Amino acid sequence: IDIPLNQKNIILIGFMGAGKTTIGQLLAEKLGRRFLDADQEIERLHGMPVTEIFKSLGEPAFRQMEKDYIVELCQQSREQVVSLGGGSFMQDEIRSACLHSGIVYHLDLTWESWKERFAELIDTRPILQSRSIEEIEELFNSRKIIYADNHHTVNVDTLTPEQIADHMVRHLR
Ligand code: SKM
Repeated sequence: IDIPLNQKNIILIGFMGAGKTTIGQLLAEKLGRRFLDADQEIERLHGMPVTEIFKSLGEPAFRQMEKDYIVELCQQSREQVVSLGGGSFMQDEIRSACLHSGIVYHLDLTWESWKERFAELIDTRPILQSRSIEEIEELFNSRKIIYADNHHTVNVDTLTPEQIADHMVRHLR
């Protein structure tokens, strides 16, 4: 059965550092909805930071946790704002669960503005620690194609998180 639009989850996707958590929190406040950050929820459920999960259990274990958590969330929850981990949309099951239960927004930024955010991200993002800058750019470009496919895209290069959340509220109404 199709879920009515006003009951759907609002799901934010995009590369690490696009502002999914900050913008998601603001958007949830403005809409009076509950906010969930998938990475934070996985950390809470498993009692370990994401960096530690990558280090001691490995990336495949993290991807499994991510899939289990997000697919179940999509089946059980309504009317929430959810920001997803940057790599989660690469998994088919996550993508289809989200597209079914939610309205998906891709927070998009250019490689140039992303590079300016790099220093703030490196310590908490294991995906960046094992790659050269050229490899990260390649990952950035290849993921962008998947993020952009069939979703609403919001450019976050120049606007503040507040302005972006306001823009999304207007788009949703
Ligand atoms: O989910 C975390 C984790 O560090 C992996 C990741 C990624 O693959 O882009 C992004 C983060 O949100």
